[in-house]
Amino acid sequence: MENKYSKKQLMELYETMYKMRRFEEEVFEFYKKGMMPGLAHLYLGEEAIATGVCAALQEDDYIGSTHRGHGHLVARGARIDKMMAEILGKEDGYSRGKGGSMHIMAMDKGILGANGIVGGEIPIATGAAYAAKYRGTDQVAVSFMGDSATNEGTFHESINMAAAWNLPVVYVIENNLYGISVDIRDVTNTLNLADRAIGYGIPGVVVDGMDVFAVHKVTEEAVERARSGHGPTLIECKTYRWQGHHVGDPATYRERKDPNEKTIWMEKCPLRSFRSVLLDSKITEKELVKLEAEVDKEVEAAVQFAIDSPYPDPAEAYKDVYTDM
Ligand SMILES: Cc1ncc(C[n+]2csc(CCOP(=O)(O)OP(=O)(O)O)c2C)c(N)n1
Ligand SMILES: [Mg+2]
Repeated sequence: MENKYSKKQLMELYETMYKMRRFEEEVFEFYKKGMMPGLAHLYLGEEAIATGVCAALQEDDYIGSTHRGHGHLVARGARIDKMMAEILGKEDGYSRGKGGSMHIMAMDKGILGANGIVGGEIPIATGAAYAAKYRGTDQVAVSFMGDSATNEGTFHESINMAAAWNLPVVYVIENNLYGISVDIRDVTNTLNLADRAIGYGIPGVVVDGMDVFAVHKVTEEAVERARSGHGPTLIECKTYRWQGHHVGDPATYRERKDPNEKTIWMEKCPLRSFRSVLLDSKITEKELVKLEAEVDKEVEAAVQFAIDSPYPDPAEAYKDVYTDM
């Protein structure tokens, strides 16, 4: 891992990455204890991507997120207590408990929403980029997506338009090899999904999604390109999800091609490798333990906040569901 960051930047990156790890562990606990209505798609193992990407953005930029969105939202600075409350369907949640894990949005952080529709966020983020260009601001939009979303029509239609109109948008594919139980290699005949960029006349970059520095570096370049009016970039981050598709999926379909697949990827744990880079640089074990303890406390407080929050009043079932235009 290449390292040219200040101590402050390194600590911030680690804090973000560690927070999303701890957040997801607690969400998994909620599920196992039967406290969570519905399911959630955990970001465990993929933390370096959202951390590296969002660190390259400025305050007023936008992100479009996915069904596996918790990590994106944490990296963007969303309030984790309100996220937790939403996941438990509570009134203090970001969507007042009506949306759950896949429908958390926070416009004050430029978060255009997690999204239960695979590929649904791609035109939304593209639209935000179009709006920024139309208004003449210097904002950039990032569209996160999974590997399977690249086989949706929205992927083609959005990127084609963004390329033709030079929109300030960065497309980030989180290629974790699977769409539910489907191995991307069985349904797509290109080794690298970023190769599809050629068809749109934009740059396509493949990056190690387990290396936060590498992700940050390619995103910085793509954001600079977008912000300076040179249009979109397609970034493919190679990664792996530790758990099944969602919290209730035992993922028995994995490792058909390679019985060691999960072990090999878990050895590349982005948090562990980043931690050892930090210890090799300007940061001590004591400082990291202190930071981890602070984040643990914040996550525990978020859990308690969610538990203490009331359920929404059934009389409000139709409130905030539609907007009058
Ligand atoms: C339009 C649409 N088709 C199908 C689904 C069902 N579905 C939910 S998640 C998922 C797989 C998504 O895989 P990928 O895009 O690789 O993201 P990952 O879950 O691996 O992060 C599918 C098919 C859906 N939600 N929306
Ligand atoms: Mg996938």
